[in-house]
Formats: sequence, C-alpha cells, structure tokens
Amino acid sequence: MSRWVFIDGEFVEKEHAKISVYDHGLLYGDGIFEGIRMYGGNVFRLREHLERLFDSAKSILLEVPYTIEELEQIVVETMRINEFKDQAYIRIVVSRGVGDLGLDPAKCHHPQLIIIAEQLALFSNDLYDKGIEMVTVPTRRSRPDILSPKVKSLNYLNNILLKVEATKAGADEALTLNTEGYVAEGSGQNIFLLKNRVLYTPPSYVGALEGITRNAIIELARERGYTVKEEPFTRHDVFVADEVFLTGTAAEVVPVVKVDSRDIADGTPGKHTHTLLNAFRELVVRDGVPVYTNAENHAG
Ligand code: PXG
Repeated sequence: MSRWVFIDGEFVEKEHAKISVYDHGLLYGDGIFEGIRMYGGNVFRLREHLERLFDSAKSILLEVPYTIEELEQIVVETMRINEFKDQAYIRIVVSRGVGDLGLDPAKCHHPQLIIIAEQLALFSNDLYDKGIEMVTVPTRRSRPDILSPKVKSLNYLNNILLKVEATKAGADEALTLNTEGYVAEGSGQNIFLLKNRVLYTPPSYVGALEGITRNAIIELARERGYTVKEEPFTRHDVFVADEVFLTGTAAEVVPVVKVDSRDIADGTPGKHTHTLLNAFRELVVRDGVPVYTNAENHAG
C-alpha cells in the first residue's frame, strides 16, 4: 500500500496530501496527467510518458515546474519511498495551480506537480481470460479540432461520460465513435482489430490518444510478422473482425468478445490476442527504467 504522495515539492503522507480549492485543476480541469506502470521493478517507457506529458503541457501553455530528467528522478524516488518492488500504477498530475475564480490562468503562478502510486487493476482478472463486452455509446469522442484527444488533460468529462454510458447499458467498456462515425477508441484504451492476419488500429487523427501501449503492441506485432495498418474503420469492421482487443496502461491488453450484441468470431478471446498479450507481458518486465539496483533487488 502506498503511503507517500509527492506534492508541493516534497513527499507527504497520503492523508495530508491536499490541494487548494482555488487550484484551477479542480475549478476548471485545467491541467494534465499521465498514467504509467512499473513491472518487475522497472518503470515501463517512462521517457515516452514524460515526453507525452511535456507535449500536453506545451499544447495548453502550461509550464511544468521540473525538467524531464528531474521528473524521471522523482517518479523513481516515489517508487522507492513507497517500497513498491514489482507492480505499481503511477499517476502524474500537473495542475495549473492556485488562482482566482476567473478562467484566466495568468494569476496561477505556481503549477502544482502531484505524483501518486497505487496498485490498480482496471478490469477483474477473469475478464482477461473471458474477454469483455463493449457497446457503442451515444456520446461522441471529442473532435480533435476542438479539444485534442492527444492532450491528456484533467478535463476527462468526455471520457467519463463514455464510460458511464457503457456501464449503464450493462457493458464493460464503450466503443466510441468520432463525429463522422468512425471508431475512435474505448473510454481510456486504444482499440485493435485483426482480420485475415492483418492488425488494424485507428490513426490518431480519427480522435484517439496515441497510446504508449498501442505503440508497443504495434512494434511487437510487426516484429512477429504481422502487417499493421493504421487506418480508419467502422462498427461493421469491428463486428466482422476475427479478433478485437483494447490496450492501455491501466487496461494493459484485454480481449473483446462481444460488441453491440454481436459475438466477435466465436465469442471467445482470440489466439493472436493471446500471443500479443504474452509478448507484451514479456516485454514489460525487461524494458523500462529500473527503480532498484541489482544489489538492492537481491537484498530485497
Ligand atoms: N485513450 C485514452 C483516451 C486514454 O486516456 C489510452 C487511450 C491508452 O494510452 P496508454 O498510453 O496508456 O497506452 C488512454 C490512457 C482508466 C484510465 O481508468 C485510462 C487512462 C488514463 C487514466 C485512467 O481507464 N488512459
């Protein structure tokens, strides 16, 4: 269990980790975040996550109060101080900080960095074996020209509504469409489908986050001889796919077996999904920034 949260430039016991009611992260969702995982004592693709965090910051004109190297150190230190040895989920938040009740962030002089680490499993274990059910939800994924889905902003209401609509409809996850009706992603996961040994995932311009898990799966699939195509597809293509799965830091790789009452193939998780899930599980324990030295690993 985690005990220490990094906030206001120091580690604070989690009961005492508090922010101001004047923080624009709270008042307006003005800020950004990243979700990262540690596997086998290594923080997976930390650099990529931090680069995406800095890109999100640049896009919303937010100054991250640390360099990328300093942030790397603080993330590693958060794992060490909480004595996480193997698995953990890490949340980085940078909010605009304290201001007044106006929208203008000009008066927010101190962006706030918060790092929290916890155990997190998005779906219960049996769903990774059985597969999940998705439904298309009425809310559309926000348009890239209005609020870019590439910005991991603290304003996640679009994604929250997608998730709520799916669970209220009795499904595990939302199949989300962009305003033109093309498949975008899940509520917080990228989507892949496999048809005749070709793997398809929507390009990010359709309205999906360029997921770090997504990119890892594309690499792993190509190394294993799959053709991977980043191209738009519709619900019909999902219904008639041989296999469908979702990817994300929180979700990892989860098979999808039913979409809008249609079974995907025979309604059980596919063997290529299984191959890629295993490849991903192998990759994550050997790739990443080590939190402990070899000597510490042996001592621990
Ligand atoms: N799409 C969106 C909209 C996301 O927020 C992903 C795809 C997957 O990207 P990565 O880089 O993680 O492979 C995300 C990331 C949740 C939750 O509880 C999900 C994310 C962030 C925070 C919480 O489902 N998703």
